[in-house]
Amino acid sequence: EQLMSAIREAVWNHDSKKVKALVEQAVAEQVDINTIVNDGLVSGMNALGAKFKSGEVFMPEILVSARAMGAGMAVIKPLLAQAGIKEKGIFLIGTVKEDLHDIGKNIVNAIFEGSGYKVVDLGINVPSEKFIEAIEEHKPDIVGLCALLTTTMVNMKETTAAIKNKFPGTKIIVGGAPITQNFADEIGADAYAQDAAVAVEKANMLIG
Ligand code: B1M
Repeated sequence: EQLMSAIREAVWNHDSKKVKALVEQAVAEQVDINTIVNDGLVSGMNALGAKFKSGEVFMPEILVSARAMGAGMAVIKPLLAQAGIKEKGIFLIGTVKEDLHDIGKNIVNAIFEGSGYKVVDLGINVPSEKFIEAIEEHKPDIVGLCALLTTTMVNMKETTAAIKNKFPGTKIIVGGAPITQNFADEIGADAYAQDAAVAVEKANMLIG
């Protein structure tokens, strides 16, 4: 637990080298990989996300801490493959049409990867047709839609409808600052997640 709190602290201090070294140490001490990801890296990032929302920390700190978390994830990723940990499923994600925000999406991605999902990232400004093509190609277990603008929420609605129309069984999770559970219900998404950790929990439930 002491080591996990050191990892969280190193993420807050955006000290990539220290995060990497501490994660390597935890791996050497045979700490469970899920513990390292969830109690160390993700929990560090989530705490910072909460502080960002309350105005205690600012954007540049989020960015550098996300990079520090990435340095830790880079140690973990090859181990997941080596350990032959069965892939939980394929998670296909993108920021909807006309929306260029991707910082939150990238955090969501890192956390899905760390939790054993294969992530297919379509990037930003993704039109419905591109989601449809990618679903055909990758056959994801879960599709994630991200929107940060009140003006692009309507595109999230349109994309959800297009996907459900073409592939009715597709499980869709939506998220991003302006999104709410009410909105998710209204547009027929399967789940809403307010942060990356909750998104993984809901994905696990949807495929479980
Ligand atoms: Co923009 N922007 N921005 N911006 N930007 C906001 C969103 C805004 C609230 C700022 C403001 O006015 N106060 C505002 C939206 C207002 C509104 O719609 N009501 C806004 C605006 C207006 C704009 C422009 C229109 C500005 C302009 O040009 N006039 C423009 C639009 C561009 C476009 O998209 N077409 C624009 C541009 C930009 C930048 C390019 C400068 C930059 C984006 C850089 C990038 O992403 N690469 C940017 C940024 C950085 C922001 C703020 C400051 C921060 C967003 C962010 O990254 N948050 C934002 C203000 C704010 O939020 N305080 C703002 C950190 C991130 C970790 O949180 O993305 O919420 P978030 O992700 C969280 C959760 O939401 C959740 O998990 C994440 C981790 O916990 N989550 C999911 C996210 N996606 C999920 C998906 C899931 C599940 C959970 O499942 C699939």
